[in-house]
Amino acid sequence: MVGFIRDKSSTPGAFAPTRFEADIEDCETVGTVPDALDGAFIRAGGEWFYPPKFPNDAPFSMDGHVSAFRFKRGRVDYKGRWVKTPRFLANRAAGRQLFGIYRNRLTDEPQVRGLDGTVSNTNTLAHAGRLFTLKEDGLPYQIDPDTLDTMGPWNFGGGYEAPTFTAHPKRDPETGELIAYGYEATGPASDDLYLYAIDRNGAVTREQRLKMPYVSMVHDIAITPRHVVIPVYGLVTSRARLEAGQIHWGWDKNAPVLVGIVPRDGEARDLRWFKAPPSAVIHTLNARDEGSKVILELAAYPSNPFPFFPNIDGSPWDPKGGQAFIRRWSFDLAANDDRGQEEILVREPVTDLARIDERSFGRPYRYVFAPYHDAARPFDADRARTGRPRVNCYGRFDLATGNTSTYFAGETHTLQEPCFVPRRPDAAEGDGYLLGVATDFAVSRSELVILDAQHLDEGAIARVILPFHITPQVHANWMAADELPFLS
Ligand code: V55
Ligand code: FE
Repeated sequence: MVGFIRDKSSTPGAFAPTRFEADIEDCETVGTVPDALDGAFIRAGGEWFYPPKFPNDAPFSMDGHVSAFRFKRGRVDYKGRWVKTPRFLANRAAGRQLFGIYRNRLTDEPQVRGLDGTVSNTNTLAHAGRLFTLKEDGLPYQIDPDTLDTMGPWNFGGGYEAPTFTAHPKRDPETGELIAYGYEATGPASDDLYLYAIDRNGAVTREQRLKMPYVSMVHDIAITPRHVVIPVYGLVTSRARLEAGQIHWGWDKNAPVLVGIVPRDGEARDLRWFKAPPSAVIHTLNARDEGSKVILELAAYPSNPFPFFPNIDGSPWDPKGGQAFIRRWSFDLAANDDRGQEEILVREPVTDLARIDERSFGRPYRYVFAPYHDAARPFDADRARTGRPRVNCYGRFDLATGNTSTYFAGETHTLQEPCFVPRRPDAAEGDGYLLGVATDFAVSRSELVILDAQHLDEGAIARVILPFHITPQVHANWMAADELPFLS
């Protein structure tokens, strides 16, 4: 068999794939880990176990890896496992990458074209006592919360009929209902989106089969108590694109940004489309009903944020596309006008890996927790062993006052997406902890930082320190002990 070695220059130090699975009992900690934190911070992300077949492939196809920081009585255990999808197992059996470019199954080797090709690397979800990893091109993969073993795909007992499931379902904090959907629901490059309501016991209670205005990446939605809000934007695909062997998405700067609004208890024919300013949406923050209006808030990018999804007009990628601004879009269901109104809420560029206190989903709220890059902070390129400064701050943006409070991770550090954890179930909005992973390039080690969400500028309350750099993360969530049947 032919072996392989990676080009070390492309993945130095803290960016090199680790390739291992890990268990660390009772991690080293600095400071006092709050006893009140009983549950787990569970991350999804990945790395290339084997290198991609195509050098221009998107990192979004990296092999899924799920990891958990399990908190109990002030101690923290770490565990990391590959998501053992059919794709991962087939590659490992072959000893190389069999799958082609991002979400173009026509570029796979013929022997794997019939296999489930998801890498399940994007988000984690706890619902109805089950833990899942998610990726929008496949079904949820159920994961054992104690061992992180992969149990297999789950279609909610058959009630969920789409072959795909978003990485960003939304839970209604009042009813516990989960709003989920799959796009490209009748096959690659199809314009069908199936929208579902799943009750707190995991049963599918409603389905709406919706038509999209064109085929785009429907990565995220937002909910209000009455509506589902569905943005579509210029990351586009087509059968022709896939047949030409191209990567799934290309950026079409002329594609209109359209926001679909459908009543949660209505019919597919009640879906209405509104126009929004030119932008790339990717993630939402929140939405709410205000009289006849639906308000959507989000950190949207000015244009294509992803250098690995090429502009379809052949123009080079513009780095300005990667700077998001927190905005408010208002759509009036009663007005005879399909144009949304935009207000920029924060002029400081952030990333869209931004979080809110999710007990406020669908309701008025005040705080946004967003990672961002502050170029004014010190950056030690020599010790960091990378010339490229990265996201180095978490900001708490107060939408009521315009004030920002900031945690700076350090001059050789980079931050991944955080998650807000309420101090107590009945604590006020934003009263609690912000948890997120920092990697120190200088020593190639990662740590989970625990911050007081109301006092980010006071620095970490505690840090859980790993003896290695952790796998890259996409999204992570806090799962309280009463949400999952943890054995220990
Ligand atoms: C995103 C991430 C994905 C993906 C599609 O950030 C969209 C957006 C990690 O994979 O497949
Ligand atoms: Fe996402």
